[in-house]
Amino acid sequence: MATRRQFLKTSGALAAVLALNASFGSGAPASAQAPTAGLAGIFGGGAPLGGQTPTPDVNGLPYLLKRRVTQADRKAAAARYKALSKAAKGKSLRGAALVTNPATGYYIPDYFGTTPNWAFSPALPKFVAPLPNIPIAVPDTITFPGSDYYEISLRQYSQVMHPSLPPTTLRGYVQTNMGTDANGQNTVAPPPIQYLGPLIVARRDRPVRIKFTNELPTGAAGNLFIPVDTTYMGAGMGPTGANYTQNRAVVHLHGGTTPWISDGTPHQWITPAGESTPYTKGVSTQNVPDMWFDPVTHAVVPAGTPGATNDPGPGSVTLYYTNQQSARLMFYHDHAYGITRLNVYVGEAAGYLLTDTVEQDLINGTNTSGANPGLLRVLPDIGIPLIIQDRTFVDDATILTTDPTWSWGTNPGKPQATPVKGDLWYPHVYMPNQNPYDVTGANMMGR
Ligand SMILES: [Cu+2]
Repeated sequence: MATRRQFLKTSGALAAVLALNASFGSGAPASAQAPTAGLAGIFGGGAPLGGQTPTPDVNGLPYLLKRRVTQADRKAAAARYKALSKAAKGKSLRGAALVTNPATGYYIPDYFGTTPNWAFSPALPKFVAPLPNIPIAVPDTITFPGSDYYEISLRQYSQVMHPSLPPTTLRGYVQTNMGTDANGQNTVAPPPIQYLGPLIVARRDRPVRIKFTNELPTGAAGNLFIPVDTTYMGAGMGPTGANYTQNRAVVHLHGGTTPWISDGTPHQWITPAGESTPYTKGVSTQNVPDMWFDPVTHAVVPAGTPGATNDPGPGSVTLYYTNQQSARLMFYHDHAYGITRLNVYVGEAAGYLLTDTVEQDLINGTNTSGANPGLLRVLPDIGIPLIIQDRTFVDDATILTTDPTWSWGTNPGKPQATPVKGDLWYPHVYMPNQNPYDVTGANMMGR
Protein backbone atom coordinates (compact mmCIF):
# COMPACT_ATOMS: atom_id res chain seq x y z
CA MET A 1 0.00 0.00 0.00
CA ALA A 2 3.01 2.26 0.24
CA THR A 3 2.83 2.83 -3.46
CA ARG A 4 -0.79 3.81 -3.28
CA ARG A 5 -0.24 6.27 -0.45
CA GLN A 6 2.66 7.84 -2.28
CA PHE A 7 0.60 8.09 -5.39
CA LEU A 8 -2.18 9.88 -3.60
CA LYS A 9 0.31 12.34 -2.19
CA THR A 10 1.75 12.98 -5.61
CA SER A 11 -1.68 13.14 -7.07
CA GLY A 12 -2.52 16.04 -4.78
CA ALA A 13 0.48 18.00 -5.98
CA LEU A 14 -0.37 17.24 -9.56
CA ALA A 15 -3.95 18.36 -9.07
CA ALA A 16 -2.67 21.66 -7.71
CA VAL A 17 -0.55 22.17 -10.81
CA LEU A 18 -3.43 21.28 -13.07
CA ALA A 19 -5.79 23.56 -11.20
CA LEU A 20 -3.41 26.42 -11.88
CA ASN A 21 -3.47 25.68 -15.58
CA ALA A 22 -7.15 25.01 -15.75
CA SER A 23 -8.06 28.32 -14.21
CA PHE A 24 -6.83 29.99 -17.39
CA GLY A 25 -9.82 31.47 -19.15
CA SER A 26 -12.24 29.63 -16.97
CA GLY A 27 -11.22 29.74 -13.35
CA ALA A 28 -12.37 26.16 -13.08
CA PRO A 29 -10.52 23.61 -11.02
CA ALA A 30 -8.97 20.80 -13.01
CA SER A 31 -11.10 18.31 -11.17
CA ALA A 32 -13.96 19.41 -13.39
CA GLN A 33 -12.31 17.45 -16.13
CA ALA A 34 -10.80 14.55 -14.23
CA PRO A 35 -9.45 11.94 -16.58
CA THR A 36 -11.93 9.37 -17.68
CA ALA A 37 -9.28 6.64 -17.58
CA GLY A 38 -10.04 6.40 -13.89
CA LEU A 39 -7.22 6.46 -11.41
CA ALA A 40 -9.14 3.99 -9.29
CA GLY A 41 -9.08 1.58 -12.17
CA ILE A 42 -5.33 1.61 -12.05
CA PHE A 43 -4.65 1.88 -8.37
CA GLY A 44 -7.80 0.82 -6.66
CA GLY A 45 -7.19 -2.90 -7.03
CA GLY A 46 -8.60 -3.22 -10.53
CA ALA A 47 -6.62 -4.45 -13.50
CA PRO A 48 -4.17 -1.93 -14.92
CA LEU A 49 -5.29 -0.18 -18.07
CA GLY A 50 -4.83 -2.14 -21.23
CA GLY A 51 -3.70 -5.16 -19.24
CA GLN A 52 -0.30 -3.59 -18.80
CA THR A 53 1.54 -3.30 -15.57
CA PRO A 54 3.30 0.03 -15.27
CA THR A 55 7.00 -0.17 -14.50
CA PRO A 56 7.65 1.50 -11.17
CA ASP A 57 10.36 4.15 -11.08
CA VAL A 58 12.91 4.55 -8.28
CA ASN A 59 10.24 5.93 -5.97
CA GLY A 60 7.96 3.02 -6.62
CA LEU A 61 5.67 5.32 -8.58
CA PRO A 62 4.14 4.30 -11.87
CA TYR A 63 4.35 6.11 -15.18
CA LEU A 64 3.10 9.25 -13.52
CA LEU A 65 6.69 10.45 -13.28
CA LYS A 66 7.90 9.08 -16.57
CA ARG A 67 10.85 11.17 -17.64
CA ARG A 68 10.21 11.54 -21.32
CA VAL A 69 7.94 10.47 -24.12
CA THR A 70 9.67 8.49 -26.86
CA GLN A 71 8.96 8.59 -30.55
CA ALA A 72 7.36 5.16 -30.17
CA ASP A 73 5.06 6.56 -27.47
CA ARG A 74 4.08 9.41 -29.78
CA LYS A 75 3.34 6.99 -32.61
CA ALA A 76 1.27 4.81 -30.30
CA ALA A 77 -0.63 7.88 -29.09
CA ALA A 78 -1.36 8.91 -32.67
CA ALA A 79 -2.58 5.37 -33.40
CA ARG A 80 -4.91 5.54 -30.39
CA TYR A 81 -6.40 8.78 -31.67
CA LYS A 82 -6.84 7.23 -35.10
CA ALA A 83 -8.60 4.21 -33.61
CA LEU A 84 -10.89 6.46 -31.59
CA SER A 85 -11.75 8.45 -34.71
CA LYS A 86 -12.47 5.27 -36.61
CA ALA A 87 -14.69 3.98 -33.83
CA ALA A 88 -16.61 7.26 -33.94
CA LYS A 89 -17.54 6.38 -37.55
CA GLY A 90 -17.08 9.80 -39.02
CA LYS A 91 -18.69 11.59 -36.07
CA SER A 92 -16.31 14.25 -34.89
CA LEU A 93 -14.53 13.66 -31.62
CA ARG A 94 -13.88 17.33 -31.49
CA GLY A 95 -15.36 19.14 -28.59
CA ALA A 96 -16.85 15.94 -27.22
CA ALA A 97 -15.22 16.58 -23.87
CA LEU A 98 -16.08 20.27 -23.66
CA VAL A 99 -17.77 21.36 -20.48
CA THR A 100 -18.86 24.92 -19.78
CA ASN A 101 -17.73 26.42 -16.52
CA PRO A 102 -20.97 27.75 -15.00
CA ALA A 103 -19.08 30.41 -13.06
CA THR A 104 -17.44 32.03 -16.09
CA GLY A 105 -19.38 30.84 -19.13
CA TYR A 106 -16.19 29.70 -20.86
CA TYR A 107 -15.33 26.15 -21.85
CA ILE A 108 -13.02 24.36 -19.46
CA PRO A 109 -9.83 23.63 -21.40
CA ASP A 110 -9.43 19.98 -22.37
CA TYR A 111 -5.80 19.21 -21.60
CA PHE A 112 -5.78 15.42 -21.96
CA GLY A 113 -8.79 14.76 -24.15
CA THR A 114 -9.52 14.85 -27.85
CA THR A 115 -10.35 18.54 -28.28
CA PRO A 116 -7.93 20.13 -30.73
CA ASN A 117 -6.47 23.60 -30.29
CA TRP A 118 -4.81 24.76 -33.43
CA ALA A 119 -5.70 26.89 -36.43
CA PHE A 120 -5.40 27.10 -40.17
CA SER A 121 -4.84 30.54 -41.62
CA PRO A 122 -7.25 31.14 -44.52
CA ALA A 123 -5.75 30.10 -47.87
CA LEU A 124 -3.18 32.78 -48.76
CA PRO A 125 -1.70 32.70 -52.28
CA LYS A 126 2.00 33.50 -52.40
CA PHE A 127 3.78 36.23 -54.37
CA VAL A 128 0.70 38.42 -54.83
CA ALA A 129 1.49 41.33 -52.51
CA PRO A 130 4.38 43.79 -52.87
CA LEU A 131 6.93 43.97 -50.06
CA PRO A 132 5.60 46.55 -47.62
CA ASN A 133 7.88 49.49 -46.96
CA ILE A 134 8.29 50.00 -43.25
CA PRO A 135 7.89 53.74 -42.57
CA ILE A 136 10.78 55.69 -41.04
CA ALA A 137 10.22 58.24 -38.30
CA VAL A 138 11.23 61.85 -39.00
CA PRO A 139 13.28 63.43 -36.16
CA ASP A 140 12.50 66.77 -34.60
CA THR A 141 16.04 68.07 -34.07
CA ILE A 142 15.24 71.52 -32.67
CA THR A 143 12.87 71.10 -29.71
CA PHE A 144 15.58 69.48 -27.57
CA PRO A 145 18.84 70.81 -29.05
CA GLY A 146 21.44 68.05 -29.35
CA SER A 147 18.79 65.31 -29.34
CA ASP A 148 16.34 63.77 -31.79
CA TYR A 149 12.82 64.10 -30.41
CA TYR A 150 9.84 61.94 -31.30
CA GLU A 151 6.29 61.88 -30.00
CA ILE A 152 5.11 58.31 -30.38
CA SER A 153 1.57 57.13 -29.69
CA LEU A 154 0.30 53.60 -29.26
CA ARG A 155 -3.04 52.96 -30.97
CA GLN A 156 -5.34 50.15 -31.93
CA TYR A 157 -5.91 50.08 -35.69
CA SER A 158 -6.48 47.65 -38.50
CA GLN A 159 -4.48 46.87 -41.61
CA VAL A 160 -4.82 44.46 -44.52
CA MET A 161 -2.04 41.91 -44.02
CA HIS A 162 -2.69 40.04 -47.27
CA PRO A 163 -5.01 40.72 -50.25
CA SER A 164 -7.02 37.59 -49.38
CA LEU A 165 -7.75 38.80 -45.86
CA PRO A 166 -10.04 41.50 -44.49
CA PRO A 167 -8.23 44.06 -42.30
CA THR A 168 -6.61 42.58 -39.18
CA THR A 169 -6.99 44.39 -35.87
CA LEU A 170 -3.58 45.32 -34.47
CA ARG A 171 -1.91 47.55 -31.92
CA GLY A 172 1.13 49.59 -32.80
CA TYR A 173 3.15 52.77 -32.80
CA VAL A 174 2.74 55.97 -34.78
CA GLN A 175 4.72 59.21 -34.73
CA THR A 176 2.55 62.26 -34.04
CA ASN A 177 4.99 65.21 -34.10
CA MET A 178 6.50 66.90 -37.14
CA GLY A 179 10.09 66.29 -38.18
CA THR A 180 12.61 69.08 -38.82
CA ASP A 181 13.27 70.13 -42.44
CA ALA A 182 16.53 71.34 -44.03
CA ASN A 183 15.71 74.92 -43.01
CA GLY A 184 15.41 74.06 -39.36
CA GLN A 185 11.61 74.18 -39.29
CA ASN A 186 9.32 71.45 -38.04
CA THR A 187 7.35 70.93 -41.24
CA VAL A 188 7.99 67.29 -42.17
CA ALA A 189 4.83 65.23 -41.68
CA PRO A 190 5.35 61.87 -39.96
CA PRO A 191 4.30 58.67 -41.76
CA PRO A 192 0.86 57.23 -41.01
CA ILE A 193 0.45 54.24 -38.71
CA GLN A 194 1.65 50.99 -40.23
CA TYR A 195 2.42 47.54 -38.89
CA LEU A 196 5.96 47.38 -37.38
CA GLY A 197 6.55 51.07 -37.94
CA PRO A 198 7.92 53.58 -37.52
CA LEU A 199 11.60 52.64 -37.70
CA ILE A 200 13.80 55.09 -35.79
CA VAL A 201 17.23 55.83 -37.26
CA ALA A 202 19.64 57.12 -34.63
CA ARG A 203 23.28 58.17 -34.59
CA ARG A 204 25.85 57.09 -32.05
CA ASP A 205 26.24 59.51 -29.10
CA ARG A 206 23.27 61.62 -30.19
CA PRO A 207 20.44 60.96 -27.74
CA VAL A 208 16.89 60.14 -28.75
CA ARG A 209 14.11 61.54 -26.59
CA ILE A 210 10.61 60.17 -26.79
CA LYS A 211 7.29 61.27 -25.41
CA PHE A 212 5.28 58.07 -25.45
CA THR A 213 1.49 58.27 -25.19
CA ASN A 214 -0.74 55.28 -24.62
CA GLU A 215 -3.85 55.91 -26.76
CA LEU A 216 -5.29 52.41 -26.59
CA PRO A 217 -9.05 52.08 -26.02
CA THR A 218 -10.25 52.07 -22.41
CA GLY A 219 -12.75 49.95 -20.49
CA ALA A 220 -13.80 46.64 -22.05
CA ALA A 221 -12.55 47.86 -25.43
CA GLY A 222 -9.07 48.01 -23.91
CA ASN A 223 -8.94 44.24 -23.51
CA LEU A 224 -6.59 42.34 -25.77
CA PHE A 225 -8.19 40.50 -28.68
CA ILE A 226 -5.97 37.46 -28.28
CA PRO A 227 -6.16 35.02 -25.34
CA VAL A 228 -4.74 36.32 -22.06
CA ASP A 229 -3.66 33.75 -19.49
CA THR A 230 -4.68 35.63 -16.37
CA THR A 231 -2.92 33.09 -14.10
CA TYR A 232 0.37 34.46 -15.41
CA MET A 233 2.07 36.81 -12.95
CA GLY A 234 1.15 40.40 -13.78
CA ALA A 235 -1.56 39.47 -16.26
CA GLY A 236 -4.43 38.96 -13.84
CA MET A 237 -4.99 39.95 -10.25
CA GLY A 238 -3.03 42.85 -8.79
CA PRO A 239 -2.36 43.79 -5.16
CA THR A 240 -5.83 45.23 -4.47
CA GLY A 241 -7.56 42.10 -5.76
CA ALA A 242 -8.71 43.82 -8.95
CA ASN A 243 -7.26 42.65 -12.26
CA TYR A 244 -4.66 44.64 -14.14
CA THR A 245 -6.04 46.11 -17.35
CA GLN A 246 -4.93 44.72 -20.71
CA ASN A 247 -4.18 48.12 -22.23
CA ARG A 248 -1.05 48.75 -20.20
CA ALA A 249 2.04 49.63 -22.21
CA VAL A 250 5.59 50.92 -22.04
CA VAL A 251 8.39 51.09 -24.59
CA HIS A 252 11.64 49.19 -24.05
CA LEU A 253 14.65 49.67 -26.36
CA HIS A 254 15.86 46.12 -26.86
CA GLY A 255 19.67 46.10 -26.79
CA GLY A 256 20.03 49.74 -25.84
CA THR A 257 22.35 51.08 -23.13
CA THR A 258 19.58 52.96 -21.40
CA PRO A 259 19.47 54.48 -17.90
CA TRP A 260 16.99 52.58 -15.73
CA ILE A 261 14.47 55.39 -15.52
CA SER A 262 13.92 55.10 -19.29
CA ASP A 263 14.54 51.39 -19.75
CA GLY A 264 10.87 50.53 -19.98
CA THR A 265 11.14 47.86 -17.33
CA PRO A 266 8.10 45.62 -16.77
CA HIS A 267 7.02 47.93 -13.92
CA GLN A 268 7.18 51.19 -15.90
CA TRP A 269 3.94 50.85 -17.86
CA ILE A 270 1.16 53.38 -18.15
CA THR A 271 -2.54 53.08 -18.94
CA PRO A 272 -4.36 55.40 -21.35
CA ALA A 273 -5.75 58.68 -20.02
CA GLY A 274 -9.24 58.13 -18.63
CA GLU A 275 -8.83 54.45 -17.81
CA SER A 276 -10.74 53.47 -14.67
CA THR A 277 -8.43 51.20 -12.68
CA PRO A 278 -6.64 51.12 -9.34
CA TYR A 279 -3.42 50.64 -11.34
CA THR A 280 -2.85 53.60 -13.66
CA LYS A 281 0.91 53.12 -13.92
CA GLY A 282 3.66 50.71 -12.92
CA VAL A 283 5.42 51.25 -9.60
CA SER A 284 8.73 52.21 -11.28
CA THR A 285 7.39 54.57 -13.94
CA GLN A 286 9.67 57.64 -14.22
CA ASN A 287 9.88 60.64 -16.50
CA VAL A 288 13.09 62.16 -17.91
CA PRO A 289 14.19 64.85 -15.41
CA ASP A 290 15.26 67.48 -18.00
CA MET A 291 12.20 67.41 -20.26
CA TRP A 292 9.67 70.06 -19.23
CA PHE A 293 5.97 70.39 -20.00
CA ASP A 294 3.19 72.87 -19.35
CA PRO A 295 1.04 71.41 -16.57
CA VAL A 296 -2.19 72.29 -18.38
CA THR A 297 -1.54 72.01 -22.10
CA HIS A 298 1.21 69.37 -21.73
CA ALA A 299 3.17 71.17 -24.46
CA VAL A 300 6.98 71.12 -24.28
CA VAL A 301 8.31 74.24 -22.54
CA PRO A 302 11.88 75.46 -21.89
CA ALA A 303 13.64 74.54 -18.67
CA GLY A 304 13.02 77.18 -16.01
CA THR A 305 9.47 77.95 -17.15
CA PRO A 306 7.46 78.73 -13.99
CA GLY A 307 5.13 75.88 -13.07
CA ALA A 308 6.70 73.51 -15.60
CA THR A 309 6.63 69.81 -14.79
CA ASN A 310 8.40 66.67 -15.97
CA ASP A 311 4.99 65.00 -16.19
CA PRO A 312 3.95 64.99 -19.86
CA GLY A 313 0.30 64.45 -18.92
CA PRO A 314 -2.13 61.57 -18.35
CA GLY A 315 -1.34 58.50 -20.44
CA SER A 316 2.13 59.76 -21.36
CA VAL A 317 5.68 59.09 -20.22
CA THR A 318 9.06 60.37 -21.43
CA LEU A 319 12.09 58.25 -22.39
CA TYR A 320 15.76 59.01 -23.00
CA TYR A 321 18.04 56.78 -25.07
CA THR A 322 21.78 57.53 -24.87
CA ASN A 323 22.89 55.78 -28.10
CA GLN A 324 26.35 55.47 -26.52
CA GLN A 325 27.16 52.25 -28.39
CA SER A 326 28.31 51.12 -31.81
CA ALA A 327 26.15 50.74 -34.92
CA ARG A 328 23.56 47.97 -34.71
CA LEU A 329 19.99 47.07 -35.50
CA MET A 330 17.80 47.06 -32.39
CA PHE A 331 14.08 47.22 -31.87
CA TYR A 332 11.75 48.91 -29.48
CA HIS A 333 8.80 47.00 -28.13
CA ASP A 334 6.26 46.82 -25.38
CA HIS A 335 7.38 45.57 -21.98
CA ALA A 336 4.29 45.72 -19.76
CA TYR A 337 4.20 43.37 -16.77
CA GLY A 338 2.52 40.04 -17.55
CA ILE A 339 1.42 40.85 -21.11
CA THR A 340 4.65 41.72 -22.93
CA ARG A 341 4.54 38.68 -25.24
CA LEU A 342 0.92 39.35 -26.13
CA ASN A 343 1.42 43.04 -26.80
CA VAL A 344 4.40 42.32 -29.03
CA TYR A 345 2.42 39.64 -30.88
CA VAL A 346 -0.39 42.08 -31.68
CA GLY A 347 2.11 44.52 -33.17
CA GLU A 348 3.75 46.61 -30.45
CA ALA A 349 7.26 46.40 -31.92
CA ALA A 350 9.30 48.46 -34.38
CA GLY A 351 12.89 48.74 -35.56
CA TYR A 352 15.60 51.03 -34.20
CA LEU A 353 18.66 51.37 -36.37
CA LEU A 354 21.75 52.89 -34.80
CA THR A 355 24.51 54.03 -37.16
CA ASP A 356 27.98 55.39 -36.35
CA THR A 357 31.01 56.96 -38.07
CA VAL A 358 32.60 53.55 -38.74
CA GLU A 359 29.52 52.42 -40.62
CA GLN A 360 29.23 55.77 -42.39
CA ASP A 361 32.90 55.51 -43.45
CA LEU A 362 32.22 52.07 -44.95
CA ILE A 363 29.21 53.52 -46.79
CA ASN A 364 30.96 56.69 -48.02
CA GLY A 365 34.53 55.45 -48.53
CA THR A 366 35.82 57.94 -45.94
CA ASN A 367 37.89 57.57 -42.77
CA THR A 368 36.39 59.95 -40.22
CA SER A 369 36.47 57.19 -37.62
CA GLY A 370 40.06 56.12 -38.24
CA ALA A 371 38.85 52.58 -38.77
CA ASN A 372 38.84 52.73 -42.58
CA PRO A 373 42.40 53.75 -43.66
CA GLY A 374 41.95 51.89 -46.96
CA LEU A 375 38.92 54.11 -47.73
CA LEU A 376 36.88 51.02 -48.50
CA ARG A 377 33.39 51.52 -49.75
CA VAL A 378 31.82 48.21 -48.90
CA LEU A 379 28.33 49.07 -47.69
CA PRO A 380 25.70 50.35 -50.12
CA ASP A 381 23.68 52.24 -47.51
CA ILE A 382 22.22 51.69 -44.08
CA GLY A 383 19.83 49.34 -45.85
CA ILE A 384 16.15 48.57 -46.14
CA PRO A 385 14.35 47.55 -42.95
CA LEU A 386 13.11 44.01 -43.43
CA ILE A 387 11.38 41.99 -40.72
CA ILE A 388 10.31 38.37 -41.10
CA GLN A 389 7.56 37.08 -38.82
CA ASP A 390 5.28 34.09 -38.44
CA ARG A 391 1.59 34.78 -37.86
CA THR A 392 -1.56 32.67 -37.79
CA PHE A 393 -4.85 34.27 -38.84
CA VAL A 394 -8.33 33.13 -37.87
CA ASP A 395 -10.30 31.39 -40.61
CA ASP A 396 -13.93 31.79 -39.57
CA ALA A 397 -14.87 28.71 -41.64
CA THR A 398 -12.58 26.30 -39.79
CA ILE A 399 -11.57 27.77 -36.47
CA LEU A 400 -14.41 26.32 -34.40
CA THR A 401 -13.52 22.84 -35.66
CA THR A 402 -9.78 23.11 -35.17
CA ASP A 403 -10.10 25.14 -31.96
CA PRO A 404 -13.60 24.81 -30.46
CA THR A 405 -12.54 26.68 -27.31
CA TRP A 406 -11.69 29.85 -29.27
CA SER A 407 -13.42 32.61 -27.32
CA TRP A 408 -11.38 35.61 -28.43
CA GLY A 409 -10.80 37.84 -31.43
CA THR A 410 -12.55 41.07 -32.26
CA ASN A 411 -15.95 39.47 -31.66
CA PRO A 412 -15.31 37.52 -28.46
CA GLY A 413 -17.98 35.37 -26.88
CA LYS A 414 -18.82 32.69 -24.34
CA PRO A 415 -18.30 29.82 -24.62
CA GLN A 416 -17.20 30.42 -28.22
CA ALA A 417 -16.35 33.56 -30.13
CA THR A 418 -18.21 34.47 -33.29
CA PRO A 419 -15.00 34.10 -35.26
CA VAL A 420 -13.79 36.95 -37.42
CA LYS A 421 -11.73 36.10 -40.49
CA GLY A 422 -8.32 37.75 -40.41
CA ASP A 423 -8.11 38.15 -36.62
CA LEU A 424 -4.79 37.16 -35.13
CA TRP A 425 -4.88 33.63 -33.69
CA TYR A 426 -2.81 32.72 -30.66
CA PRO A 427 -2.37 29.33 -28.97
CA HIS A 428 -4.09 29.16 -25.60
CA VAL A 429 -4.58 25.56 -24.41
CA TYR A 430 -1.23 24.14 -23.42
CA MET A 431 -1.80 20.41 -24.01
CA PRO A 432 1.28 18.72 -22.62
CA ASN A 433 3.19 16.06 -24.48
CA GLN A 434 2.87 13.78 -21.47
CA ASN A 435 -0.30 12.40 -19.96
CA PRO A 436 0.21 10.92 -16.50
CA TYR A 437 -3.26 9.39 -16.68
CA ASP A 438 -2.37 7.30 -19.71
CA VAL A 439 -0.57 3.99 -19.39
CA THR A 440 1.98 4.97 -22.06
CA GLY A 441 2.57 8.40 -20.60
CA ALA A 442 1.86 10.10 -23.92
CA ASN A 443 -0.92 12.59 -24.56
CA MET A 444 -2.91 11.78 -27.72
CA MET A 445 -3.37 15.43 -28.68
CA GLY A 446 -0.29 16.77 -26.90
CA ARG A 447 2.66 18.58 -28.33
CU1 LIG B 1 13.38 42.96 -25.89
